[in-house]
Amino acid sequence: MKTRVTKLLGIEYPIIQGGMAWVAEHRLAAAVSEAGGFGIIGAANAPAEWVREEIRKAKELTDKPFGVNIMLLSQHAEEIAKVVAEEGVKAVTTGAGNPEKYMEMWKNAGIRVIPVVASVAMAKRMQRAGADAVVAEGMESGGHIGSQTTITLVPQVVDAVDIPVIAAGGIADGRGFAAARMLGAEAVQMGTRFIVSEESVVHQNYKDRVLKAKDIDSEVTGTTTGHPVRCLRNQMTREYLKKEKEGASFEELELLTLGSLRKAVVEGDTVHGTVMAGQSAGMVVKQQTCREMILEIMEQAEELLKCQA
Ligand code: TUI
Repeated sequence: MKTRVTKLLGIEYPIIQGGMAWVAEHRLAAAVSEAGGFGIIGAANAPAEWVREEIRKAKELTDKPFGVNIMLLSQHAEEIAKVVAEEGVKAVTTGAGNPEKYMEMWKNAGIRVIPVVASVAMAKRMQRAGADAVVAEGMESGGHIGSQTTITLVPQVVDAVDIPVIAAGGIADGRGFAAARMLGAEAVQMGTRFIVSEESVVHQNYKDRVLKAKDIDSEVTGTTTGHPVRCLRNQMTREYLKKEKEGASFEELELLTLGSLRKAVVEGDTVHGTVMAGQSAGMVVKQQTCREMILEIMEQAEELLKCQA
């Protein structure tokens, strides 16, 4: 299936792996790229030198194109922006902010720029600034989210810009992929499904929590702080939401989540840690290799899209 996105990124299948904090490291990114998708190293809050090393390690594992996601709220974002230009990757995606000030540097380095957006206004602004494509991310996604759903956001962004649109949020199988194509997206970005892949280095407890999640197990914390974060319900979210309801300060709430994602991903503490995952967790039921996931999704989607003709 060829689209403007497969051409832009030099990939076989229009499936991009989300740049998930602590999860999207070089082994996962390389596995997705080796399988014909587009793997991404998630810089999240990590220091710039960690990102440099991850890029180098990924290059040892694959000759295929891959990218880096820069979380713009990170104190290291500026330095990472430079590291990415120095090391050279096929594309940069950005999250949680406006990457305009770095775009010229990346474009001069021959890097494709794909901001993640959660609104039409931001998508238009990114196109004007020279973005090569945008990821339109609905609030079904895990982690930091906007307020619109994928099914309403994607077609509105598609209508508003000429550059290719990649759909994200709630997509985890061939049905979601086909639906995204029907909405006008030219690729999908998935996070939650790749968390449980064989190649993902996430603690098995975290994978099991995602695999066992039901449709109603998703919560959004931080709606009062301006940083809404979607994760799976546990003791941590119950405590957070209780404090939030009681009017706790931003600082108190931040303190509660400090290091909590690492606790879940690395230590496997899915009770007290933050288990970020999208609403699609309820339909993620199998641990497979990234290749198996991508081939299964493409096969299912192609069958469904053929029926529409
Ligand atoms: O960035 C994400 N997902 C994330 S980031 C993250 S780590 C984190 N750490 C501390 C606080 C919050 C999160 C976990 N998950 N997705 C991409 C995304 N970007 N979703 C929404 C947006 C977004 C929001 C506002 C993009 C642009 C934007 O523009 C604001 C502006 O500057 O006008």
